[in-house]
Amino acid sequence: MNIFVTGGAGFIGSNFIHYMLDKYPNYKIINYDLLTYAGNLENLKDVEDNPNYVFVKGDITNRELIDHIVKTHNIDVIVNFAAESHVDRSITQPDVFVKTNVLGTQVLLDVAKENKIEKFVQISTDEVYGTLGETGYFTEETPLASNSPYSSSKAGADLLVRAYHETYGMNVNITRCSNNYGPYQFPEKLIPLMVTNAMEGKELPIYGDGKNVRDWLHVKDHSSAVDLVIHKGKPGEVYNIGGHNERTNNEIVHLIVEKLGAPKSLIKYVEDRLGHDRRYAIDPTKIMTELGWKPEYTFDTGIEETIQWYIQNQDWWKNIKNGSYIEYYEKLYGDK
Ligand code: NAD
Ligand code: TDX
Repeated sequence: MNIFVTGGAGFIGSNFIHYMLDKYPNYKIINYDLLTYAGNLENLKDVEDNPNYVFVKGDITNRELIDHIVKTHNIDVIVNFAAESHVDRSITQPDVFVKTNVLGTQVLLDVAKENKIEKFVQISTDEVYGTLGETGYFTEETPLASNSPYSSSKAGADLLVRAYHETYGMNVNITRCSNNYGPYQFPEKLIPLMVTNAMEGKELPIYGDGKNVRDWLHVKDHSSAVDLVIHKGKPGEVYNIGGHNERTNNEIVHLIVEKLGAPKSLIKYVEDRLGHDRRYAIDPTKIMTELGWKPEYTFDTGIEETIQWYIQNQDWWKNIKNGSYIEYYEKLYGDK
C-alpha cells in the first residue's frame, strides 16, 4: 500500500509514520508537509534513510504539486493530518486556519477524486462537537457545534469530506479523537508547555478556574486507531477515538508539578481563553466494537513515560523554544 500522509512532520503525523513503517515493512509512506512552525523533521530523524519513506515539502492547498506526487507514487490512500492545530492561535489569527484546514482539505479531496484514490481518511477532532456539561459523552451522532475558529475550520472540513462521499461516492472516513499527549508534542500545548516550563522554572499559566475537562489519549493509541480505520473502516463512516481519561487542567498541572518536584508557587491562574470549551469526553464504543480497537496505555504509565521523554530530550524542545531549529530548517528546505 502507498500512503500519502499530510502533516507528517507534526506531533501526531510523525508518530503515525513511525507506527506504520514499523508495522508494515511493505508499505510506502509519502510525507507531505509544509514545515510550518509546528512541523519538525527532527521528529523523523530515525526514518529518513528508510527506503519506504519519502519526504516532500509542500502546502496542502497546492493542487498541482499534490496531483503530481499522487500520480508519481501511485498513491492508494490519503490520510490528512495537516492542519493549523492550536486553539489559542486560531483566536488571534483565524484566516490561516480557514485556508489550511478548510481549503486545504477540499483541494486534497479533489485530487483524491480525480485520481480515483481508494480511500481518504480525515483526521478530525472531538472539538467539532462543541462543549459538554458535567455529564454525557460525544458519540458519532452528536451534532456539530464547534465554538472556536480552529474547531469550526475542522468542522467545515468534516462536512466537505462528507459531501465528497455523498455527492461523488468517494470512500472516506473521518476520525474524531480526544486530546493527545506523548513525545514530540509541540510545547505550546498544555502538557508539554507545563512540563518544559516547570523544568525551566517558568510560570505555569492555568486559564480561568482550571476546572475545564479534557479527555486524554496517548498519541500511539491514536495511531493504532487510524491504522484500523484505514484497513477496516466502512465507507462514509465517522469514528470517535478516546480512552475514557478525563482530567481537569488543575489535575494535570498538579500532577506534573509533583512528578517533577517543581514548586507549586509556579502555578499562576491567568485570564480565561475566549470561548473556552468546558468539557470534552468521547464515547469510543463504535470503534471498539466495530473495528476492535483498544488503547494500550493507561494515563498513569503514559504520562510518566511522556514526562521522562521531555526530561531526556531537552535539546528537542529547547531548540524549539529558542527558535534555532526554525532557522536551521529554513536554510535546509527554504528553497525546495
Ligand atoms: P501539529 O500542529 O503538531 O502538526 C501539524 C502539521 O501540519 C505540521 O507538521 C505542519 O507543518 C503541517 N501543516 C500545517 N499547515 C500545512 C499546510 N498548509 N500544508 C501542509 N502541511 C501543513 O498538529 P497535531 O497535534 O499533530 O495534529 C494533527 C492533526 O490531528 C490535526 O488535523 C488536528 O486537528 C488533529 N487532532 C489533534 C489532536 C491533538 O490533541 N493534538 C487531537 C485530535 C485531533
Ligand atoms: O497555557 C495553557 N493553559 C491552559 O490552562 C494552555 C496552552 C492550555 N490551557 C488549557 C486550555 C484547555 O482547556 O488546557 C486545556 C488544553 O489546552 P490545549 O493543549 O491548547 O488543547 P485544546 O485546546 O484542548 O485542543 C487540543 O485538543 C484537541 C489540540 O490542540 C487540538 O488540536 C485538538 O483538536
